[in-house]
Amino acid sequence: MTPIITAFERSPDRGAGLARDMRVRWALEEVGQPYEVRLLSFKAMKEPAHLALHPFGQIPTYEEGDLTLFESGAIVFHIAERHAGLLPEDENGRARAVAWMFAALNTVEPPIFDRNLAKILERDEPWYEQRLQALEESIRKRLDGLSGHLGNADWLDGAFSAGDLLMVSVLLRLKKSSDILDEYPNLSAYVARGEARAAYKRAFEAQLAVFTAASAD
Ligand code: GTB
Repeated sequence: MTPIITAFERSPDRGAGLARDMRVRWALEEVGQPYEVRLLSFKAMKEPAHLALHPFGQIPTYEEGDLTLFESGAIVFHIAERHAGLLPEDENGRARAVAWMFAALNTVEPPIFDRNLAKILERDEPWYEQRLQALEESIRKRLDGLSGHLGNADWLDGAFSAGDLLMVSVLLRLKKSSDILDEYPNLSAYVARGEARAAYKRAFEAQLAVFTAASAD
């Protein structure tokens, strides 16, 4: 059964690939699973039909037969569990890859997300510069740990896994909004390795095509 995911009809990132459907598309491309996309306006995301799939009225969602999922991390995990290629065969390796998935979403993404949000919502506050500095310190603390762990390796724990897919996705958000990643040459190279993967490129082009088509209307 072909899964159906949801994505922005017109992404506010103008096709930069930063919305969270991108990581789901990437995972599906990595495992060679064809998929369909239902595009949603901001209005449609808050209507009952979509709220029945996603309690917070967001994208992405994932529908496959009688299974409906929300949360990009849970969707990527589901794809990785059901198909070969995104989680190691051995139990301990799998557990470590899952730990990296959580690290990407729970430990590395929050300060990056907060910084992006502060830049949009708090720019006019008198304490904005201090807040930005504090958030950038938190980001560097996470990148110090990540960079130290990665060292000269290609991926976080042996072969490329769903942990790398989510970590690269999270770091791309930083790369596209600040120069902080440039301070960590091994992490910049890590992100570039992710972007160079054929599956990443297919996913990126697919989401960009949506924005391009919407802009032509
Ligand atoms: N924790 C959830 C997950 O991982 O799936 C978060 C889902 C989420 O934040 N979805 C966003 C959404 O639906 C889109 S991705 N927002 C609409 C709403 O809440 O009403 C977040 C996002 C949005 C825009 C950019 N951008 O413009 O760069 C990047 C990322």
